[in-house]
Amino acid sequence: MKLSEEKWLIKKNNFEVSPVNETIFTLSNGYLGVRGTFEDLFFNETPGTYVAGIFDKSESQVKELVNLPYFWGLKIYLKYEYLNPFECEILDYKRILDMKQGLLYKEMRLKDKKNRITKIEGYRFLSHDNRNLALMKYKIVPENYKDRITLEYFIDGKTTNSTFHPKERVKHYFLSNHVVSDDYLYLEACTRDKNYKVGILSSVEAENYHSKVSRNYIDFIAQSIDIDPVPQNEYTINIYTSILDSRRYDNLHENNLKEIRKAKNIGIEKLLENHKKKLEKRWNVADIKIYGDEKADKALRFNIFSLLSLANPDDEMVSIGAKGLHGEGYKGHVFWDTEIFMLPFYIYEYPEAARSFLMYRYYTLDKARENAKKNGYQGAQYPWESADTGEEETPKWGEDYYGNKVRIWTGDMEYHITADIAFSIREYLRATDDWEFFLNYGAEIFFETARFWVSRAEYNKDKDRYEINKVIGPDEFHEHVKNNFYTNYLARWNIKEALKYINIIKEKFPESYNKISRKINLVESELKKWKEVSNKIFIPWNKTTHLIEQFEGYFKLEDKIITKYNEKNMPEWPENVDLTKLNKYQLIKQADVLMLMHLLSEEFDYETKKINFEYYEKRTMHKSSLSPSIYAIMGLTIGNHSKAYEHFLRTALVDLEDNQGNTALGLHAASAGGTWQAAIYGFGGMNIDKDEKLNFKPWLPPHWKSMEFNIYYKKKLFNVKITQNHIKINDLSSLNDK
Ligand code: IFM
Repeated sequence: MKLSEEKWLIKKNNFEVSPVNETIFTLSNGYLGVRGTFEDLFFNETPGTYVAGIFDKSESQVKELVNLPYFWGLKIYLKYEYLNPFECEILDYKRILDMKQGLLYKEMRLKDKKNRITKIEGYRFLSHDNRNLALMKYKIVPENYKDRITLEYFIDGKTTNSTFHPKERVKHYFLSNHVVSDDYLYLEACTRDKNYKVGILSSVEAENYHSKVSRNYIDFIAQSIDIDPVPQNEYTINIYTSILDSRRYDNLHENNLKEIRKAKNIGIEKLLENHKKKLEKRWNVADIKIYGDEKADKALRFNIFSLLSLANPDDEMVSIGAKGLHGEGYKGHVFWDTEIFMLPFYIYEYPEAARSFLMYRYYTLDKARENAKKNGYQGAQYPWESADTGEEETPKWGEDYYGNKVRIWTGDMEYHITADIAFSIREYLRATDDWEFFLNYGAEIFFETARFWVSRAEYNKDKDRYEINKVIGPDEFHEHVKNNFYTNYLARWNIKEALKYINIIKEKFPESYNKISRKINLVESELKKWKEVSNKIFIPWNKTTHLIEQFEGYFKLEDKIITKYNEKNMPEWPENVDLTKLNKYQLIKQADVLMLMHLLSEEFDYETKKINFEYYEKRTMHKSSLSPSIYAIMGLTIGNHSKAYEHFLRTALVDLEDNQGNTALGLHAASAGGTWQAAIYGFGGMNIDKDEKLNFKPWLPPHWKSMEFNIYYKKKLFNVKITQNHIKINDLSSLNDK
């Protein structure tokens, strides 16, 4: 197998069970995600097989992305003795994620206790050309023996969610069908609440084998292939798997079989070529090249690879969970992470994918309406955590830093997501000019979210102002707060922009306006109230000092400053902080005031950004991976380059170096998006001015020779090359078919 050049490879050379490596080596194509466990499936590994949008609750607290049967099982036996790598001498070992080819490669030479040496080499991938296909190929070479080799391929239907957490472990499916034949194995899982079915069909291709046996062990099906080998000969096994689910497809068994027959006719090598071509097309647009900093260059590429792996523009029913399709952290739920952190990447690098993620919010708009109504408001209130239907899925209970049971308030109070979604629709429209989307879908969301804020704001008669109280802003250390700057500012923005778009649509697209206003019953008299609320929403900002109070009363809290950093350069808790009472301190979890200054950068002057950066940076614990990227961007904006670079590495390496300590639970997908933003908005200095012109004001670290990237803007593709003294922008549209 020819691997790509070094800059495309993530390598691990130590043979070990590592849940962090399982996440890093996860393969995904937007429909499927399979964690990077070994084919043997060792007992202490955490397998994960997920299909986007397949959730189930059963006895868990909230719905979870279902951990489905594991279908990449392969064990090797020599004379019917399991060739257990942990009992062998490892002569050679490497596992490599080849990001350019989108595959996971493995090479191993094992010497067992009887001195038999076996070489195993091959790869697996989830096709980006046909998202229902998973392919695996291994070559086995018996170097010095002719004992019978048995290759046992299996699909394991015993998997559960939270495998190693005895209080949270849940089996979310039962097996509704098995078919076991010489030709193929078929296992069908059926979720317990909604009866979503997922059919998995695999067919094994092998040459020069002696015999083949397929077995049904009820919760585990397998095919064993005996080979009587000639030493030094190479024995190849190809495994074709097709996965279909009943949310999207009918006749799972028959259709899977058709897929596999087609795939086997095409052959694994050609399927790999087709997959690579599709991925290459995306890389040709989305790759960012940093010359002069190999570490940053590769880390950035890993983040882009992860984002490309999570997109599926053909599927409008799903969005990206906070941990991607890479693990069970946050139960596979969708947060503001998608719209505020990841979406910019898709808008500028893969606009079709951006549109489909926004369509998920349209698809769940009715549930957001119900949610608002249930809570006593109007319009649409998006849930803080969302799964398959768009209902609120935030768990009510969790654990604090000491493992004590605590009430989780985010689902009740982290309202800002509703404005975040409106914000992302404006970002998408401005960059793509996709008025078809806006007029048919986006505007409806925009107006319904504005309507929500108008009903959510409370009138304070004494102060003649509207307030938004009992909220949690982006910083989740502080709950039940009054007038969070971020929330109030973005709520006002949401209403004002909605009013602006109402005028634009009325004037330019009167038919669409009539259609939307009739559909959502929007009348002129209502708009008066919108204007009043947006003019009188209280924004806690005393412009004379520049320093913005995160929420009313924040400056009165006990002040603690961060002075120490751990070996991964992450902040350490200042002394004498009671981690059960974080509400008491000015320490914050993640960017909040600074977050808003990043989103609406043009509304804040340099002085204000600088003063707030310097104040909040010393008080931000970065306990959320969503934080460092924002400090990288804002650091560059105010000219604090060294801090900015430090924050950039924190976000870019969050998973590769596991600097939050929880990569085992899945990818930090928002941080991946934030890394892209730090590169493009930060070092590239990209911004859009009020005339909607694209501008670049780059700054590169002194050791960076140059940086190069492409950007879609208003349906054109531009190439941007930045060196220490120059910037060159080329219009590539004629070279591209989009
Ligand atoms: O959305 C984030 C939030 O901002 C911080 N806690 C984790 C969530 C999921 O990533």
